[in-house]
Amino acid sequence: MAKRTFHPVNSPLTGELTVPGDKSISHRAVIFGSLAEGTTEITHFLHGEDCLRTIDAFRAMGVQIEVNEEKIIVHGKGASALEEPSRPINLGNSGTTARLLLGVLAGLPHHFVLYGDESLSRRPMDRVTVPLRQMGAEIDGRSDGKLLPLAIRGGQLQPISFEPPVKSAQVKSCVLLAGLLADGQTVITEKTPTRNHTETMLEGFGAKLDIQGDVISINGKQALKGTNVEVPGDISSAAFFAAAAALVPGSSLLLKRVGLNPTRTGILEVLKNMGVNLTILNEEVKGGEALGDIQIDYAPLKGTIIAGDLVPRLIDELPIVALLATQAEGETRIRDAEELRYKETDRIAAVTNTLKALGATVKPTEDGMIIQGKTPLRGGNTDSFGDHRIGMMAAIASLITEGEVTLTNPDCINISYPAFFNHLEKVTAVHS
Ligand code: SPQ
Repeated sequence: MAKRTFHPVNSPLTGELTVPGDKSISHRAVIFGSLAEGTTEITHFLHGEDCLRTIDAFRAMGVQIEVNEEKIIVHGKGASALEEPSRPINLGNSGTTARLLLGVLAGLPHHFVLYGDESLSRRPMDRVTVPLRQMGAEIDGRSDGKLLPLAIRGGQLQPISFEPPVKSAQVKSCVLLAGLLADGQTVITEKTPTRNHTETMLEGFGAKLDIQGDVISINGKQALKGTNVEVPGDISSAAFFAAAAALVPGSSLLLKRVGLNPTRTGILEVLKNMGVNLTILNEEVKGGEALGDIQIDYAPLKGTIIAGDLVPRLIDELPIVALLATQAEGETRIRDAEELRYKETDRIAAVTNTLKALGATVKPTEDGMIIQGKTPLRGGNTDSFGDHRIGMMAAIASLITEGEVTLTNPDCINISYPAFFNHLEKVTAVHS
């Protein structure tokens, strides 16, 4: 297994970075572009492994998709033109591809077989197969359709009224996509708001949604029209460098054109609560998505509490927040984050094991963790557990450890941030 060694830095991080395109928005742009009639051009697309899986899935269904470094061009012919693939679809590591795609396939009169890597094959799929079966899709698979591989035969769907049993944008999006292809009106009641890129983009592609408080209604059989999408920088990727600046005394970093959709900006609130100096500049809205530059300046950190509705607004940033908490004065508590256990790895276990190996005082709980700061970190051996966010957290931790940090399986960062190690080198002159 590949390994990579990192050395602590002895000077502040400075400069500016443009982080790669948002993963959630990149997936959705390909999905909606493929369902739409006409051409969709996507700029600042994330060329990460997960989003390439989504492209591969729609190519397997006959969609012509041109992939260039600076632009993706999707030649959509409408949902009814999607063909039955001649091969099983490999979803790799991507939970978003799996769950959103199932929503689309449920509404198509074909047979599909889906499989993923070891990690994805452990992640729960019943959260989407249960409502899709209720709508009329035939789904068969391991553990009665709870786990990949799955076979699905879609077709005529009935609309449903649905309240997701878990706080998940993927579940909401899956049912919205199936609802778009169903006959009649599908209604989703979402008690805890989650990222709303699907709703925003549906409107951008010309669909009508009715959103009243926590109730979202969509009429089926609406035609989508191809459009252009400029993907903002991924706030979940930016969070690693925001944290790096917050950890290394004297640092000052400018993170450019980062997505600032309020359903994703929980991390900025937490950074401010912890004492970080943070300023938003050049804010604008493009295609319904807010974006702007984030200026981060080092300041001493203090502990905080993260719970309730805030959690889905920063769920993917919790590993890096846990690292910050080890350097904050006092206690940090993370609660209501049981969903962390169902990610690429059990992130409650992976974060606590990694930080403990580096000398931190962290206690896992059922639905989160309790971190005592401020604790000096030492070097050591860490493992990404095949999870890009755990790998990047360990690499950022190495900036402030007393010795070097070795990371096993570092390449999984390619899932969401292929340029991560280059960017790390760019902002840390002496880092290797
Ligand atoms: O796609 P995947 O593997 O599920 O990716 C993750 C990540 O860390 O990148 C989660 F592991 O992001 C999810 C996120 O946690 C992406 C996502 C989306 O695009 O809709 C929503 C969140 O998942 P969920 O289960 O809360 O809906």
